[in-house]
Amino acid sequence: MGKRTDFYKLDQEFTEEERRLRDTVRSFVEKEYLPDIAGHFEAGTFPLAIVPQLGKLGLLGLKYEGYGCAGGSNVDYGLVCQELEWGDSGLRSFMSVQTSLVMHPLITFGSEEQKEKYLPELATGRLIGCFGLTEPDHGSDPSGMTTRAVRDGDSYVLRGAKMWITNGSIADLAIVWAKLDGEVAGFIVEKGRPGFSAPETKRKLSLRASVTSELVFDDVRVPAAQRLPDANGLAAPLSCLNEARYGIAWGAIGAAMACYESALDYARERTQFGRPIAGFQLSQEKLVWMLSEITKAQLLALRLGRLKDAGDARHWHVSLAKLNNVGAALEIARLARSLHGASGITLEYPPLRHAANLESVATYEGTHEIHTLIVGREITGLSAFR
Ligand code: TGC
Ligand code: FAD
Repeated sequence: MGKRTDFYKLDQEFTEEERRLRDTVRSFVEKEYLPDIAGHFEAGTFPLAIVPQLGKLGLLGLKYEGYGCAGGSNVDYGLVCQELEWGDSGLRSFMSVQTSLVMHPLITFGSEEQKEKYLPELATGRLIGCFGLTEPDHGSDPSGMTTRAVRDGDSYVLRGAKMWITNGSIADLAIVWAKLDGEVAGFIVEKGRPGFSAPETKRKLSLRASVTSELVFDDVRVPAAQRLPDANGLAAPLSCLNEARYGIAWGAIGAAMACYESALDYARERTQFGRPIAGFQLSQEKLVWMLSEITKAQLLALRLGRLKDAGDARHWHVSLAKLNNVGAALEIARLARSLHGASGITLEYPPLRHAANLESVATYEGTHEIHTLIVGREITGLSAFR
């Protein structure tokens, strides 16, 4: 198993159990996922065969208790995100959507029957879920959503469309957010319902090893029992985003570490002007900047994780970590690519694949600008949104 970047000996801050979990996921990603990722990225495919393995390792719904979930902590979940994204953002995306955006709303807003029906199957990976909030005309501002639900006897009828939905075409069920009498409500829509389709979004240059889709609801009738009974208002889907954004703050560190580690190895080996390029002052400046950003991001994520486990993390704390760590990872990926020279533009090395992915990671779950404004609103007391 490869050694990872840990300049400030943060290993000492993790419990033995946390380290064991991290190392298990680390070796799984190296052995079972990494050998095929370049091929999947090139082909634009998600390796579906990995899903039951994620389930077997207890990584789907890891941080929840009961219903077949492993009952881990937020720090455990963060470490898993870091290790999966060291492989590729597409792998972390799959797991975080399933865990934070599908299982989390079921746990938090679902009825007992809904939990018993879906959670154990989602935990093993026998069922795959997706989360539909974004619409073609409403991304950063989901409050404007136009997807509608109308009550009709024992059913709700859904009309509208969602866009850019991770796992959409491979999902057995979608958690769909729609306005019901003017207020946001959540629905579980199973695959195969008449009027429901999920065409895959093609020609992506980013997150190519992840499925992204549209969700189309053409008067889709869902039984009333498929509404999430405790989800009332926009705060419900936004609270799910906190969970996924938290994981992204850790995941981005994994991507950054993969880029830095590859750049360091390459720069030590590659010679120009008769000496290793790592010996040039300008290369060292790049490497040291990357290391210092990774170290700060690691400290930020760990502190946030401990705050979250203590119940003290607020959504603006999560925003700061998401925007900082993803922003740093993106810059690190680009610098790492530059250290690889022309070789860096191929799939033989990870930086450009990660850089391309991180463009999506910086956009989804709230863009860099939106998180800046969330923190800005908290510290000034003034909203820049409206
Ligand atoms: P605002 O007035 O701020 O809030 C409405 C209500 O929600 C509450 N709230 C939150 N609650 C929990 N967690 C949060 N993060 C919350 N943010 C706000 C708020 O207190 C209020 O509650 P109440 O009870 O008073 O009604 O709403 P706003 O319309 O002004 O919007 C604020 C804004 C811009 C921050 C929000 O709309 C936002 O976060 N926009 C970004 C949208 C976004 O992140 N979309 C992500 C879609 S999912 C996705 O990208 C998955 S990618 C997955 C993958 O592949 O990994
Ligand atoms: P817009 O909101 O149109 O923003 C365009 C630009 O304007 C951005 O730079 C933005 O920062 C800027 N901007 C907007 N408002 C402001 C402001 N007030 N001040 C300053 N700048 C502003 N969504 C889901 O619901 N589920 C998913 O599973 C999902 N998966 C995704 C997977 C991928 C690969 C991608 C790329 C996206 C995914 N999304 C998903 C959608 C994602 O959440 C949205 O793309 C994101 O919220 C931004 O919305 P938008 O793309 O419509 O951009």
